[in-house]
Amino acid sequence: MNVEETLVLIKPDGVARNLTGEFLRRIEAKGYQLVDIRMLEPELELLAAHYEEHQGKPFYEPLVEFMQSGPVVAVRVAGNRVVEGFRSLAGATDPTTAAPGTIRGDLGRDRGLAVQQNLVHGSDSAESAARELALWFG
Ligand code: DAT
Ligand code: MG
Repeated sequence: MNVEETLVLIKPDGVARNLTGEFLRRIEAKGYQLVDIRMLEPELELLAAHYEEHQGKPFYEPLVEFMQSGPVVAVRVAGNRVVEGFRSLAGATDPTTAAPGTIRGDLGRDRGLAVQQNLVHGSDSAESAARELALWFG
């Protein structure tokens, strides 16, 4: 068994650029299962809970503002080692140095803003995934 789940978010930049299908395609092509999906405009409270670990950092306010700039697509994704596997598909946080072949490396770039707009979010551990899936899917 050992089937894990992770939370993927397609951030407002990814939705606005009509890349939702491209990201879902990459997840499915890798062999992971899409379990649930919803599009929403997240409330401040949800984002504050989701990004709790970043409160107080210089990019926190710009991050929350960016995440409220348009619709977000939340996806529950399942598969063996999917937490680590989706982080690998997404690439490094900084889209300038994210490896080509990754979502952020292929499709993201720095826009000179206070927060990196890097198209997608993926939970960083099984514990984070459980916490974040409860926040976004209840
Ligand atoms: P990740 O999304 O790769 O898990 P994170 O959890 O450290 O990265 O940060 C959350 C988001 O905040 C990230 O996707 C982009 C933004 N961010 C992180 N570090 C940043 C920095 N030093 N400058 C600007 N934006 C940053
Ligand atoms: Mg993170």
